[in-house]
This record gives sequence, C-alpha cells and structure tokens, in this order.
Amino acid sequence: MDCKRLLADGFTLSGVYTIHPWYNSSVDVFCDMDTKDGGWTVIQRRVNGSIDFNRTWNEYKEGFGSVHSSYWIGNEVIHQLTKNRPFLYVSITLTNGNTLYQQYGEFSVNNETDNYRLYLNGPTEGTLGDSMLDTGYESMYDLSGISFSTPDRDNDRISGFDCAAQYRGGWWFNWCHYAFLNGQWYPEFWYHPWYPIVRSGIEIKETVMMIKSH
Ligand SMILES: [Ca+2]
Repeated sequence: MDCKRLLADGFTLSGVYTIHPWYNSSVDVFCDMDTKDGGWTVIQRRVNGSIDFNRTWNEYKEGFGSVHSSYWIGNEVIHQLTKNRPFLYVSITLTNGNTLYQQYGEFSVNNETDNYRLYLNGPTEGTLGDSMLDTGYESMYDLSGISFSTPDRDNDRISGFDCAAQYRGGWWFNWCHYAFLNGQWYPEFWYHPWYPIVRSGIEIKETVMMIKSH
C-alpha cells in the first residue's frame, strides 16, 4: 500500500501517512496528493539544511530525517517500492520561488546485494532537463545502471577518487554526476545539484523526489 492507493481510498490531502511497502512493514511518508493528479509517495524531501545528508551506508539503507521536514526514506524501502518500476518525479524549488521539475517513465533500485543499483528509463520531460539519463559526452554522467555510494562506501566508477566522500552525500555516482540531490545545503558547497540548469552556488529552497506506480 502506497500513497496512490491512499488517494484511491479517499485520502485527498497532502501530508504524512503510514504506508505498508511490503508484508508486515510500515513506514511514515509524505504523500503529495496535489502534483500531477496526486498519489505520489515522497522518497526524498529537503526543506532546509537542518538534516545533514552526509551519512553512512547504513543510514541511507535505513533512512533518516523527519517526514515532517527533510528526510531520506531509506534505500531498502525504495527498493521495495520500486519493484514495478514506477514514475520518478523530481522537483527543485529555488529561493526566488520558481519550481522546476523532471519526470521519468521508469525508476527502480535493486537490492543491497547489488548495491542498490539504479535503473532509470524514459520517457522524460520537464523544466529541469534530463541530467540523469542521457547526459551526452561518453555517458560519464549517466546514472542509470550505477550503484549507490556513500562517504563510507565507494561504488562509483572513478578509481582513486571518492565522489560521495568528496561531495559529502550518498547517491548514484558515475564519474561523478550531473544530478545530485543529496549534496550539502547552502552555504556549504553543493556540487552540480542539477547541471546545467541548477549549477553549484545556486541557492535551493526545497527538493523533492517522489514516485507513483503506473
Ligand atoms: Ca571511486
């Protein structure tokens, strides 16, 4: 049971709900019942810098933060919720109030044995532009097919360099990235939140990553 199911059951207000991603499990999440027909399960949300996203492998696995403000729902939950390859919807709100978004047709995260490897597929559309799937030059920054890395576990594709430790957050790092929503909050240095539309140094007010099954 997820936010889409809750919406179908008549819960039409955005807010915090308890969902059951798999048998005998329960987890609190923020449900967005307004954006694009609602029913979105929020897996990442940041509204300020109060929650540090520079965390260990196990913290990213289990999740951290508060569903009432900023949180990462946890890679294990994301894995369980994405087995049917739902839509992924990303948004970034800037301090001038503008909200930019990008939607992808298919999103899933494999199990821990496979280092929570990302699968991402089109079609994609939005105002952020595609900085995850097809970034051009020799695919060095394409993130589909890439393992998850944290500052204490380097699974990126650069030998002799540790993207997660260098940029201080967990993510699917290739060589390293054009998109990275778990970076350090302003005024700390956040490298390429969503290049080239949201470059390093552009102040961010809110980020959201959310999913909805087809
Ligand atoms: Ca490396």
